[in-house]
Amino acid sequence: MGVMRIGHASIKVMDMAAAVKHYTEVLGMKVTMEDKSGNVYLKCWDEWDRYSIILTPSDQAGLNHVAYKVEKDSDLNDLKQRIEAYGVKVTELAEGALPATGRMLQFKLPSGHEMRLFAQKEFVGTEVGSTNPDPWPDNLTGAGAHWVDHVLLMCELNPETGVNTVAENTEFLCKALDFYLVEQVMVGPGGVIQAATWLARTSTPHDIAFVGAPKSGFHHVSFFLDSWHDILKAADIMAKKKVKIDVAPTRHGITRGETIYFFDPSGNRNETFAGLGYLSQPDRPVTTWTEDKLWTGIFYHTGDAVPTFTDVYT
Ligand code: M3P
Ligand code: FE
Repeated sequence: MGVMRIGHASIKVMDMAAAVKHYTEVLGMKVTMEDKSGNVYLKCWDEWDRYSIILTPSDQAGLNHVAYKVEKDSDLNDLKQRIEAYGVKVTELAEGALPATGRMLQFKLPSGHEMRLFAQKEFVGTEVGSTNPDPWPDNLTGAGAHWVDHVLLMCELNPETGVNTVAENTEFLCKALDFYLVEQVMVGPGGVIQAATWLARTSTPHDIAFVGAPKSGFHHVSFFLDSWHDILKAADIMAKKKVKIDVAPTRHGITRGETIYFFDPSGNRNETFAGLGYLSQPDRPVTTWTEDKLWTGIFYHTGDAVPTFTDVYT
């Protein structure tokens, strides 16, 4: 099967206490581990592996790496070969390089972002367990996010020099890691420049997305909620807790997701995302958004450009 789903995102934060308060009280995650270096590990209630977010102390915001979980340890051997055959250097990190996690493949995407693959992480179970489970646990806090859903990475794109790491990342993930392309934005004369892509391994509309920008960076990590009503309630919680909201509840044309964007105290963008949108399948036709409808794809209701949404990232 190869890659199954997003495993975790490792995020840099400037004020650890404020960050932990945000990810626990606003998103509803729980701290499951801390290490000697001051890194804090958290999970959502509906996840069964030990952690899905690592907060690392830093003097700036941003993404350290994003990790995806593969089904079997032997997948790591197969994928290592395929990634190297594609021309990308792979470093193997031994079991324990991250606590509670097996060996990892570490490599850089063409955009410069660090990605890791692992097959094993300590199983702790969801908060409702797996025997006659309740649909949700008691004492949920904040938005009560189910799980980390996806990341969106800003990738260097310069039509003048022809550098397009959105297209390079997309080809690499499809050819070496068997992701499939679900949606794309095509811009420029004749619509030949692939300026943004949404790719999946699961049957959700995306497990990762890439958007072209002058400089590579981290746009957001997204947390899954059940419904539009949960999105509304999450926004209420953010207002009560004075969280800086970037984009109030609305709907994406792309992925059909129901969304809020907001910032953690260090300025890393988060998203709460609801709705399956549609069943994503490898044989599904790729949805294409044209340049004139780009902002309808991003914010379906108004279709208005919100430059800060694409210009501000860590
Ligand atoms: C999503 C999503 C941008 C579009 C973002 C879309 C940054 O976050 O989950 O579909 O242009
Ligand atoms: Fe998103």
